[in-house]
Amino acid sequence: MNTDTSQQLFAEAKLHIPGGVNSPVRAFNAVGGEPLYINKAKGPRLWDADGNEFIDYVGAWGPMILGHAHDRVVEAVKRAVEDGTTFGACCEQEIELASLIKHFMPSVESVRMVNSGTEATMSAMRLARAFTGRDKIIKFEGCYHGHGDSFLIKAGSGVATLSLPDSPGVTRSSASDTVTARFNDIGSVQRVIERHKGEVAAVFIEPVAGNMGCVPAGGEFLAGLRDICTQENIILIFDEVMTGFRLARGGAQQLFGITPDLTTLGKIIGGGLPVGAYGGRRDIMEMVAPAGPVYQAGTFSGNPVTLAAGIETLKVIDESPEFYQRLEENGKYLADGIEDLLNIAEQKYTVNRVGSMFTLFFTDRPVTDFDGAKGSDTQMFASFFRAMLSSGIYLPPSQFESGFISAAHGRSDLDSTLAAIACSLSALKS
Ligand code: HOZ
Repeated sequence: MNTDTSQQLFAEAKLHIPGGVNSPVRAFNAVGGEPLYINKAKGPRLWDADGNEFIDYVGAWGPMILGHAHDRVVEAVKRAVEDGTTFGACCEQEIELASLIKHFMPSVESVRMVNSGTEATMSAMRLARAFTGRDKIIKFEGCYHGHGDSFLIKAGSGVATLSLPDSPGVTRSSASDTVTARFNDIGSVQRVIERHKGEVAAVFIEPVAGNMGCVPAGGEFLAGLRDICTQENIILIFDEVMTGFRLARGGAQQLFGITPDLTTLGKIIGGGLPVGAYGGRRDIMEMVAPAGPVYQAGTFSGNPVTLAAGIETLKVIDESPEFYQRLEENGKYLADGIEDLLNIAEQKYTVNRVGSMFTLFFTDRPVTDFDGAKGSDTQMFASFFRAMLSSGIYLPPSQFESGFISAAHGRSDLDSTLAAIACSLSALKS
């Protein structure tokens, strides 16, 4: 595969941008090689600057559930742009998207739009602290809630990909207000809450973690979490930036039948444009300014172009009663196919999948937490990633990120992917 143009562009980018990239995982550090420069994307496919074509399982890290450049979303964006790209004032579409979000996710009684998942989690944290009058938050090892100071403790995603310790620049006092517990281990949560009795404002969790690879929480674990939070007056916050509108119409909370107090959102609700949102119980949300005293603001919040893309995306989903069932069937088809090929290749593996989120770990142990994810063979994953890329399949360039299937991936794309996996596995053996 010729990647000369991408390599030249990356060399130039490094002169101007830290590490040559605007977000660390894109740098391919953990898998070797250099990042590709993408020129164009349509449906399930990407094309790079050298004209190579790929079937894409990154999906821009989650937003592209309809596939890239979906005709209706593109048209909606064009129409919105013609009317002006930003007003810094109220617009009708804000009401339409808020209503759609509430319609899909009933635990959200009131919702504030922001510009990224990071903004959503930082704002939700401030709100939970204000509501409870407490300072500490609990997060889980390997979960990633954006790059706010308080969340960069035992974080997944790029922090895990680059094997960074907790980030320099986070003050000791910020770090000391974050307490970590083990994912899928309710005992560890009970111990931490006992140790910090009356001090914990919120528990943050990705109900299906996508930032240590795809690692689902158990239903009983989440139910236990809900119970403890209710007993201790702690705000339970589901970070559904990845899982919201992806795993079910109502996200992971619908799938597991657990109602959080607050939910953070992003990705899909922006239809591929930058977005975030936080929402939930009305009594808590009413504390946000100007309804209440908790300050949070943004020039681009509720941007009309983003809203147009998000509204159209949710409408397309809403009009298709089979939408999530089809994603589930395709996800199962791909995961079953991968398992068959790995069995034939006599390779140690665990495939984690929930609906259209999936990760292949090279380990024969179940992966249910961060230690399990870190214990898999990441060098083997890197070799597999490179072999797949050469075969025209674009996977997340990190063991600690979930893959995503879109509604645009058809059976022929999945079959081509399985054929590429067969070739890659035999290349790894020889
Ligand atoms: N942290 C993002 C995924 N979990 C990666 C974003 C990017 O590099 O574009």
